[in-house]
Amino acid sequence: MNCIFCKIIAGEIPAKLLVDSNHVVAFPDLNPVAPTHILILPKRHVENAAELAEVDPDALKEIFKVAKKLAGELNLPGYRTVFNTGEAAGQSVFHAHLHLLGGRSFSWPPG
Ligand code: DGP
Repeated sequence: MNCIFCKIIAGEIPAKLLVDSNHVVAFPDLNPVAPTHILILPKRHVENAAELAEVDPDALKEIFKVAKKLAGELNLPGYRTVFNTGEAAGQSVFHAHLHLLGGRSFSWPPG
């Protein structure tokens, strides 16, 4: 399968792993849009968050626990978590991943 994130998980593409548990990894986004921009994702290849919720809800839960833990370690006073689903919503890598964003203020509605 030609999936960039599967290649990172397999160690074929380098990334600084901040978390590497049995089911979840986290690493900084290559193109950060905030001072803190970390991707948190399941090792298992699924296309998006809804699919992950169906096939492995425990991994989805762990992803949000990791987000909270990293935000705490980084002393973020607040943070934004985003799962883009589908090209129309800005998804470019079709391996489910949570964006953890922090270190600046965020506007609403998002762009
Ligand atoms: P999305 O557009 O929601 O599918 O987010 C995909 C993110 O993945 C995007 O912000 C850039 C990031 N990204 C793409 N390729 C790589 C890579 O090889 N390494 C890292 N660290 N991030 C990547």
